[in-house]
Amino acid sequence: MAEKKLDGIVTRGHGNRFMVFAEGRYYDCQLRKKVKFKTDQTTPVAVGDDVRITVIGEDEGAIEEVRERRSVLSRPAVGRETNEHVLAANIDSLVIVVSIQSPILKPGLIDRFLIAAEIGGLTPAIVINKLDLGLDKSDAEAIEVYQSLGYDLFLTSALNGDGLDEFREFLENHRSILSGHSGVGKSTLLNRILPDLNLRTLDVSHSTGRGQHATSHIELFYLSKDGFVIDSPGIKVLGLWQLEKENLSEYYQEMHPYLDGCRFTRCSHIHEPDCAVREAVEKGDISALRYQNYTQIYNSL
Ligand SMILES: Nc1nc2c(ncn2[C@@H]2O[C@H](COP(=O)(O)OP(=O)(O)OP(=O)(O)O)[C@@H](O)[C@H]2O)c(=O)[nH]1
Ligand SMILES: [Mg+2]
Ligand SMILES: [Zn+2]
Repeated sequence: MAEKKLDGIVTRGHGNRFMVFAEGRYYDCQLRKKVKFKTDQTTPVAVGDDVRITVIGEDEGAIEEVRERRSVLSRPAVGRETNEHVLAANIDSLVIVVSIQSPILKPGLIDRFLIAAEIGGLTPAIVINKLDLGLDKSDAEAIEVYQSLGYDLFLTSALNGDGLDEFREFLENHRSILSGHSGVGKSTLLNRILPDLNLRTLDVSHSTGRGQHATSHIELFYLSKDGFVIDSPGIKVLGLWQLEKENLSEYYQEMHPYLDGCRFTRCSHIHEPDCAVREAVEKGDISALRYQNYTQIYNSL
């Protein structure tokens, strides 16, 4: 009998085995040796990859081929910073989830994710969750900054349901990944949107104000025929793959009109005299919050 081959999509990876969804079924797949690693990658297969499999048993298969990726969300591999760790492939939207109050809103992380999205060819969107806890003035200001930059922004409460219909509608037509700090409510949001999921969630620690890493692996869930959403473990800092200090200002769209106005062509916009970017910050034409994030990220690179 001829071998049965199917096209599918990787929904989850655990060690050397990968769950692949193909023609309405899940197959637990091994990886054929011929599927090559790129030398600087930690794994040749990521969640979201389009793959060709051979069906081996009723629910088992083998990955024969990984199709070319349309987009990637990557970060430097832990412990081997020169290697690329692909978190997910072929997604359209990176949904940056943050919360207010618990954990508190950290706009610096939003910027890191916005940059990672642009590097990887993904459209970013921002979710501000836990609205039921009440916005303070600085939260409201941060929200205004990102709205004015034109990003898709959803204000939600997974607790009382605010904003969830709109967010669900957005997810249905996209291939998205939810990412952000632990404890912001990524899995709780998905449990509300897909009530059969029953994803594990954990309370934010009272003593540290941080999440407790309830989700331990990346997994993909279908919302419609073509729309899926990926839940991911909370991350502390997002390392930026393939970003040089000198290029950081390219990722700050509001700085673009000023870049030619600096006295030095290779101005870092941090300490040089006659810096048009810093003048724009002082005048309030560039938000102080964004500039602060810029300097923090610049100094970390
Ligand atoms: N008040 C309030 N609490 C929420 C809301 N959404 C989630 N939570 C709570 O926040 C805590 C953390 O939620 P999780 O869904 O586990 O957070 P997560 O982002 O998936 O965290 P990791 O999996 O660790 O990355 C849980 O106790 C949730 O009940 C919300 O909108 N309002
Ligand atoms: Mg989670
Ligand atoms: Zn400058």
